[in-house]
Amino acid sequence: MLSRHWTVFLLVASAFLCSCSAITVDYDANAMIINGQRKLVISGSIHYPRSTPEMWPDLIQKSKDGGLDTIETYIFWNLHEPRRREYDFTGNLDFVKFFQLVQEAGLYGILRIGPYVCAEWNYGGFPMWLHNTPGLELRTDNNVYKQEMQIFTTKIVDLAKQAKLFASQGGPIILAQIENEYGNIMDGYGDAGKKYIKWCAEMAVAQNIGVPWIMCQQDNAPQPIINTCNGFYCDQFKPNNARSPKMWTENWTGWFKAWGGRDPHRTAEDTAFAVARFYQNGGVLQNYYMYHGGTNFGRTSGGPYITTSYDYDAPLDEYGNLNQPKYGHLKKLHAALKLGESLLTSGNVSWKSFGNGVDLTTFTNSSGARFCMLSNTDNSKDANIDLQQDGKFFVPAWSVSILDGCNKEIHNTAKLNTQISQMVKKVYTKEDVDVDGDGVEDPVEQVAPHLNWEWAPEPLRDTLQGKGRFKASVLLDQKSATFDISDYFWYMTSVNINETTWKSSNLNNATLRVNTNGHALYAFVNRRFLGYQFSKQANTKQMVHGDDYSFLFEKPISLNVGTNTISLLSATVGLANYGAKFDLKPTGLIGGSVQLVSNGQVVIDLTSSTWFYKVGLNSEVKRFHDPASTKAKWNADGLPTGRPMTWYKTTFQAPLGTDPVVVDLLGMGKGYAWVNGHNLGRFWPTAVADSSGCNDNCDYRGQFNSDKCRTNCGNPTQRYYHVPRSFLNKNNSNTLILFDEVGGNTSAISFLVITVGKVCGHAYLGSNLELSCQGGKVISDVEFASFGDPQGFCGSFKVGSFQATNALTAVEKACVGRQSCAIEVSDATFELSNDIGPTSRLAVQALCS
Ligand SMILES: *[C@@H]1O[C@H](CO)[C@@H](O)[C@H](O)[C@H]1NC(C)=O
Ligand SMILES: *[C@@H]1O[C@H](CO)[C@@H](O)[C@H](O)[C@H]1NC(C)=O
Ligand SMILES: *[C@@H]1O[C@H](CO)[C@@H](O)[C@H](O)[C@H]1NC(C)=O
Ligand SMILES: *[C@@H]1O[C@H](CO)[C@@H](O)[C@H](O)[C@H]1NC(C)=O
Ligand SMILES: *[C@@H]1O[C@H](CO)[C@@H](O)[C@H](O)[C@H]1NC(C)=O
Ligand SMILES: *[C@@H]1O[C@H](CO)[C@@H](O)[C@H](O)[C@H]1NC(C)=O
Ligand SMILES: CC(=O)N[C@H]1CO[C@H](CO)[C@@H](O)[C@@H]1O
Repeated sequence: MLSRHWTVFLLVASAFLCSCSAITVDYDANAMIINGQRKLVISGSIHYPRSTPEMWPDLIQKSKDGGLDTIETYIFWNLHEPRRREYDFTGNLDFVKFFQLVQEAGLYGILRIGPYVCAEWNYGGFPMWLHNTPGLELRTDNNVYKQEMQIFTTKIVDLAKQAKLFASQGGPIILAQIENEYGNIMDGYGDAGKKYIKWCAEMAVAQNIGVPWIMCQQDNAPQPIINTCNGFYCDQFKPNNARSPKMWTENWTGWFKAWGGRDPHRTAEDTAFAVARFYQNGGVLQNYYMYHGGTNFGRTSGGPYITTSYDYDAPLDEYGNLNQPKYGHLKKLHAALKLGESLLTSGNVSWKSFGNGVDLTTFTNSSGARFCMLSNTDNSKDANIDLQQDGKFFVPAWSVSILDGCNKEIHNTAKLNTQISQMVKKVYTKEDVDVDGDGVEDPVEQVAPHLNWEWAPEPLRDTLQGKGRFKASVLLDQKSATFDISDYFWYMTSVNINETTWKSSNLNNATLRVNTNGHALYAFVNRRFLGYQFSKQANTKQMVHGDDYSFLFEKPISLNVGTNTISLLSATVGLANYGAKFDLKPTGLIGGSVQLVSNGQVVIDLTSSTWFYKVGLNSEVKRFHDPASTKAKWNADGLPTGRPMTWYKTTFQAPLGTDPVVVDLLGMGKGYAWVNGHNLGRFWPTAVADSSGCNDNCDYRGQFNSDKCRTNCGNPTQRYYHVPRSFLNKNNSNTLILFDEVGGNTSAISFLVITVGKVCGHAYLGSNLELSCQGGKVISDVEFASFGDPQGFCGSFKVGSFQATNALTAVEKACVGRQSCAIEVSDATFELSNDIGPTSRLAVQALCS
């Protein structure tokens, strides 16, 4: 009796101590059970350092509006602990604030600590000091590593606990992840790998966070850790424990992009198909990787050769705009799935096959309520399925229909009933004015304002003289020697050539031959620039994880009798982030060779000469990128074009309005860009995508792979660079500073806003078509509207074989002059007394301005 009183007392007391109430997170094979409620979870990845804190609320709200109930992020160790035991959780590294915003929006969170993250992120998120710690081996049964991993994991968990972020404390986080896709590469570590993953599980569970832990791609995940699936499709995946819910932690909404590569796309229809199939096959939680990809600012991109843009063709584009139709189509799918949530999680499922890849899945509960998913996995044959008293259904190839009550189609993954936006980039520095006096502002044709440039040469005096900070008689590993604080590392040596050698070896006609592991090499001989070269992956094939980036540099060299100085500047373009022991991949000249060659013969081998070394560029120490720095001597005259190792500076007015801003760097070579001291990332518009292998009107049907729907053939892989609004000052004094390694031409550089230009819509009978502009613009003109069987694509719609007569008037009436509008696609809207065809649909093309 007494003890019961005590229990009651303690419960009351703890309720006073904690303003938040604990949320219980449990699961069975058919549902996540959150506070006793059976749930299907729809989640999306947003990596906090790939945007700015100013963007977070909007990204999270758009995710919620898009029908997500959970946001997932990795944690990025290399940014949080750049030097051992020196932590940074400020600015866009404030993951606690990120999760607090997630909670304020009423969403759940998934915390993927890793701390290895892959993610096309520099070195998979490992800080380089870790690699340089004596006796340490990454991601295996190594005590030095395990200790560091435990300290960092505990640090993150403690910060989350202090902020009461775990659901068990009333916070948003319902799941946490330890390690990442280790199962894919575990064999490379032998028995030590197996021991390590067991230790990871025990270490994680001992953190006592009150919510389940997961591991992805880990068939042997030790209980109670839930193993989960990553891929383009996960419908056939089975967890390794019958009690575990089926979870899909990375549903790739698109793919990443590499310098020299084409733009990847994944259609809205195929993405929706994969999601619907997953839930049809008993899926409980799926996460879009990415929902917002964002930007690899500064030196954060990995690969090597991952671009600064990490757009990923995600439902929210790099800048946070809605990527339509993908965003809107998935939003409708989510609403349809949520309508069936209680039945989809009830565990009472039956399957019926109609042959030819058509299956009906019926979910029921004990009171006999029903919910159905009717799928057609054939990649070319459409199907007409007769469900007797439940009706007849047309199921296009490679699609899933969701049938509420098993007799009413509320969604089909191949039928787009949503807006398609064509984004435009335009100059926006003057307010539009109402020219014709009709009360609506008319867009004024705007030309990019002229930019006045200053320039400064990179200070090279010491390094061209071969002066370094330390020396060794071997070629060092670049990442180890630099601690990866810079992309740049100087290898310098000198060679004495006497009259005898000069003549006997024909050194007046020699070449310098360098074997390097990459990624870029700039060579100077006797203070003169000799040339440069990049790893071959740029400008050729799409980058593949694990590729070899080594290359041979060989150029004619002009030597003298006497002392010759050779200065080699090696530059990295993001470090490897994937594969067994990716962390040990050599970078720079280590293991390579440097030779003087004449008539095909190696005359002098400099590989084991005394090499002098210097980390980084002088301009980095002198902070040339910082507008407040006084160390750079900027020249207003003689602006050079095509000059290597050159700095450029200009001031500009921020584009007006609220639409996202980009800087067009066409004409520039390769380097870095800063706005008001913020590093926008690497630019490289001279890396051009393959000229073949593109497909602008990609067929959504059939198995997707990352190469299937490429676009942008023959164009610069990345020409536009995101300048988040929060980097800009409202006044006229914004500073753009560029460093170009290879030489560029600044004359075409301009700042643009990205907004919805053409807005198209496509919707079937019985649905609602919503159209909206952005940034305060309105629908100014309806260029096309047809209700019938319109043909073609957004930008080139054509009237089909039949159409209602008044579609254009109806759409104009509903939309012109409005920022957004909605049209009910029904016979009534088009004043028809009976159906003009069961597959009738409305196509609209309009302009926002
Ligand atoms: C499963 O569904 C059938 C058919 O609706 C129903 O008779 C049965 O009671 C259900 N079983 C459970 C456990 O809900
Ligand atoms: C079965 O599902 C229907 C519709 O979702 C619901 O109204 C009913 O309460 C459910 N019955 C049980 C026993 O859960
Ligand atoms: C010239 O240099 C070569 C190679 O370094 C050396 O073997 C040779 O002895 C030198 N000759 C004279 C005359 O110094
Ligand atoms: C210079 O070297 C090139 C390439 O090794 C060779 O083809 C050429 O004949 C050489 N010229 C002289 C004058 O030796
Ligand atoms: C412009 O605005 C920024 C930030 O508000 C401020 O630091 C700067 O001094 C301003 N410059 C001028 C010329 O007003
Ligand atoms: C620089 O680019 C502009 C076009 O933007 C072109 O007109 C000009 O000729 C270029 N200058 C040089 C030196 O190539
Ligand atoms: C196996 C694999 O490549 N996994 C990767 C899947 O894609 C995302 C990035 O696109 C990575 O973070 C995963 O690790």
